[in-house]
Amino acid sequence: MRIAVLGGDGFVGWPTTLHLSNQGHEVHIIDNLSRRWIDTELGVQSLTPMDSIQERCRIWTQLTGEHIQFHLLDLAREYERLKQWLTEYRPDAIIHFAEQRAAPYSMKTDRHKVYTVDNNVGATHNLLAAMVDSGCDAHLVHLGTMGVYGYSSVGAAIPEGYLDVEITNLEGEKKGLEILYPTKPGSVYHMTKSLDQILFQFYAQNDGLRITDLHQGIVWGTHTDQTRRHEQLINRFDYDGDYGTVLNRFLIQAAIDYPLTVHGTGGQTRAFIHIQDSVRCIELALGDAPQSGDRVRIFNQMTETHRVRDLAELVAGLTGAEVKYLPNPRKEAAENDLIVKNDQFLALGLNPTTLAEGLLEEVVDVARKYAHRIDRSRVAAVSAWTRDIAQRVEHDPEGTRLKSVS
Ligand code: USQ
Repeated sequence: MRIAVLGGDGFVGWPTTLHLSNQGHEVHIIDNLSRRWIDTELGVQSLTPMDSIQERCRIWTQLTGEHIQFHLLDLAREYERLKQWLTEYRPDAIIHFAEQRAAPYSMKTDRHKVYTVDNNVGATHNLLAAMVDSGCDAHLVHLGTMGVYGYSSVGAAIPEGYLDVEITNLEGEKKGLEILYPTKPGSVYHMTKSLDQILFQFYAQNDGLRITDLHQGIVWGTHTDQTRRHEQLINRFDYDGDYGTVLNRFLIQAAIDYPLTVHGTGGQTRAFIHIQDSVRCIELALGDAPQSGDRVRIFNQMTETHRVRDLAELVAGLTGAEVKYLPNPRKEAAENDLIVKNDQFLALGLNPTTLAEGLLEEVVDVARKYAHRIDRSRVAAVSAWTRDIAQRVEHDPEGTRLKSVS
């Protein structure tokens, strides 16, 4: 297949690109390199040293003989170029990762909120409109998020995207209806993924686009089979308070003797998936495309759920790290249960990787190897969800102490 990976320079995009190229697909990366610019804006860098995208592709060709083409293009701002690209290359499949993906970054200031909405919603809508206008019938696979569902505990399993409801009509008769599971995003970033769902629903129904939306959990780990093959193919690895995600952050913190930063009581339960499974799931989804006219196919791309404080205790037990319970800079439920259905994915043939000690230790080892690249003052998460919380958030030079939030 000819596959376009939009956002192929990112944390999940890059290993997915390598995985698909390794399987013999013709892979094209389309990326505006915005994630590298955001590193510059924030004054942080990936824990692992990353080469330029062109150099990464060159190393891959040298190693395997396979070519990955890189196209510098901003989906949200260069609509005509995007349409021209689709007309010229006519991909069989498009994988859409090209969105600003950090909740704390999206909540930093009003400017970051505006950027995240403009970029994410603009990119997705430009892509859909360009696909229709250029007659591109590629299978579109989008990286969505479990966070669209929200985390209120209702004591029922979260289905794969759709919910059967019953409404009473004016005649008093009960009528069945299938609806998208109601969204309850917890950040501006998660809100953009909720908006994406509506865009997909419309274009699948109106224009017959074939779309799969993967509601992914929190990715952990760093290496995949392909990124392990050469030092210069290494994946990016975020540790800072904006882009680092919870389990990877705990593992890195343990590696550098930094207290594990649990927000609030740590009673937040979240869905997780290892990076290796994430790329494998995308391959599985590609192999099972919907037909034109079908509803958007939605999968819950996660393999297990964990409570944040349990993860902290697990990492502390493994490494001897100290656990610190901090006031939460986010506005989120202090405690929640989470039961998620992922039967469709398992039926496609995923054999899940779970929190094996070996894989956790691998991350700690990577962090120890590159510990000299970590700026300890950037580890704390200080992006506050509301003005009230912001006023009470303060960090010390070590970056771990926040003023108490009542
Ligand atoms: N948390 C801590 N300590 C930390 C960092 C986070 O206790 O040092 C807590 C947060 O308060 C939150 C939970 O851990 O309750 C998860 O935070 P996170 O930063 O790991 O994950 P999140 O902001 O939800 O976003 C990440 C990715 C996003 C993806 C999402 C999947 O950045 O791209 O869509 O995970 S999900 O969470 O399932 O929606």
